[in-house]
Amino acid sequence: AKAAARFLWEQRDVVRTMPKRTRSSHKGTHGKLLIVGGSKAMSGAVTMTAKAALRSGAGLVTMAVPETVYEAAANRVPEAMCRLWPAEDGAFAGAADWDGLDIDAMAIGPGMGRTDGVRRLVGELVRHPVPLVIDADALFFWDDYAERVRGRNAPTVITPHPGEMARIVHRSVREVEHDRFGVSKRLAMEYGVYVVLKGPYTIVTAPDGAQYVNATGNPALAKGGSGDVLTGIVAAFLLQHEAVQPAVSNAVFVHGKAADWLVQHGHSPWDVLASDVIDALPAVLASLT
Ligand code: B4P
Ligand code: MG
Repeated sequence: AKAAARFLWEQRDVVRTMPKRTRSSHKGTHGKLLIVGGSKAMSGAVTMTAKAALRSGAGLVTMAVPETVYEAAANRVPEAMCRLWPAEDGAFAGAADWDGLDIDAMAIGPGMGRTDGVRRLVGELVRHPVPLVIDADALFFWDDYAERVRGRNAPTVITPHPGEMARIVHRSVREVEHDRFGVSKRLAMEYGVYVVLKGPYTIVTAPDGAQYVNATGNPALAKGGSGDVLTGIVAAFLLQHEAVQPAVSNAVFVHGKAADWLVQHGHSPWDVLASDVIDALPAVLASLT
């Protein structure tokens, strides 16, 4: 059998592959991102994804949300645009509103809820041929749209934690955790997706089966919202990197490094909030240029 290609993705790899901003760049150069998420019970997720994306260099960010979170979302991230999407009973209805939308990448799932409307909407969104990050509640319906993902002709990145991965591959969390490399690799190769299996030592697997392990991060990240922040960084980096795997690995590295920076600068592993992780991005990104 062919030897497994596994690499540790280190700071020097990040420095080598981070895109440089040229003097002539403008917001169009850095890409237009659409984030689809939010529901009555979870209004913060989509705004954290948007903020993290903006802090990570996305040129233009639009949040597509149901009306129950519109006000809060628009007020919390004044730098992002906010767009009301078809909803019923406060959650997404099963239709996308592409009218006048011009986007370069999309992130779907944060705080979306798991209604039938969301199920139909997600099935429709994955048809759109732009680089796509699938996270959180959008992963809940994987079985419904997995075949469509296989046929996409733009990169797809999925970011499950072990609980979400277990559901996707129809195994227990224990089985996933005992074979993190194998489970990720089979899924990535079968569906042609980039798989980010989260947790300590997050593994990024490319569709060709190559695997990249991340060593940054600490238990300060084990708190609601930190996954939503990662999704924003991944999406922003997808817009700005030439190649997908370095974009994804760099995002995972930077996210973990921000948490490491916080505990080195007056925070404890207990107190860190997801929004603190966003606030630490400038220091981390500055150290990588
Ligand atoms: P969700 O509603 O999916 O929300 P969440 O995962 O808790 O929040 P978030 O999206 O911010 O965090 P995520 O893990 O995506 O989860 C609720 C339910 O899902 C739970 O009740 C539980 O049943 C299930 N669940 C969640 N995690 C599970 C797991 N690991 N195993 C089994 N079931 C699980 O992102 C967290 C980020 O922090 C990732 O980037 C991760 O790599 C990082 N991180 C977390 N702990 C870390 C550590 N110790 N060291 C380094 N990085 C760490
Ligand atoms: Mg999550």
